[in-house]
Amino acid sequence: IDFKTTMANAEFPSIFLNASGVNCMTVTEMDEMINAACTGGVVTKSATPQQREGNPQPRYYQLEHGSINSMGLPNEGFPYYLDYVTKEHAKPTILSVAGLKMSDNIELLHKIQASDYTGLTELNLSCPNVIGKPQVAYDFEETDALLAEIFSFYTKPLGVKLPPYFDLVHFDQMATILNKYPLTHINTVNSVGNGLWIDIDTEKVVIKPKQGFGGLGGTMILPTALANVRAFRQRLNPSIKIIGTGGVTSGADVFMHLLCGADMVSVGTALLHEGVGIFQRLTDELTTIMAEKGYTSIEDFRGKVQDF
Ligand code: RRO
Repeated sequence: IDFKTTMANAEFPSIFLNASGVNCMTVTEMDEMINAACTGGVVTKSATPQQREGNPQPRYYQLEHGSINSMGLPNEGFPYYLDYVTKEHAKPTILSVAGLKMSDNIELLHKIQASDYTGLTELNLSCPNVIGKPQVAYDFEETDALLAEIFSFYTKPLGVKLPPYFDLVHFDQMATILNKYPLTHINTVNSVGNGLWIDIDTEKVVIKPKQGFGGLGGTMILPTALANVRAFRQRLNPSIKIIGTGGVTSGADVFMHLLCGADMVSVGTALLHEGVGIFQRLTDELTTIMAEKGYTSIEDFRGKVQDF
């Protein structure tokens, strides 16, 4: 089965990507994603203008059904990632960027616009872990104003990484805003912000930053991720593609994301635990499910989830 897919000017050999933040901090990790079997390419760690150490450790904790993190945007800095994606690679790259303030976002996109990079960029509007900063995409007016300013000068392929929404009216409101702009894609969802976990022996929270509050990922967020993929697919212009992210650990999970309308699927928590070998396993499991159902192409079922 052919899992090739295109987004803007990029031809991905497979539908699978890493979720930004996992296996993409360094050149070694990004190269590993590109060279691994069955990956479509690599998404960089969200880059800030300057290198950052991130929040104090421990800042990631594995839960029984997922993960909690408050990394706080540790990254090598924008020039490092721009340099990486501007080089030739065997598979496409997506440059993820995240300003710590609005003027950062504008400045980063001006730099990409002025650079030699012609590939995809994804603006992260949904980091839940910057101390004292709200997730931009939970402020609809702010998001609209930011995108209006960006598209007054930006002409390269651009998508946005969104937080999960939990109210159907919020899907309506955000989709109405996104549909005004020539976005290549949305990536939904980022981690479910500000969950909390406690070790009952020590009676302490399990990560140090923010008194233990952190973004949830993994199996526990799969239903939220599926809802966000489907809700946006029902509302967005067909020209805006969807990267489904959240809770994928099996081919069945991938199949559900695709039924909801995902064009590509990315893997975070499960990639961290299993390593890049997971993409061969997911491909094999998805292929088996499709064969059992007599599907020969993703287009046979993409977005075709049926109501009860
Ligand atoms: O670095 C982080 O703490 C982080 C980011 Br930027 C993000 O977008 N999502 C997340 O779960 N963690």
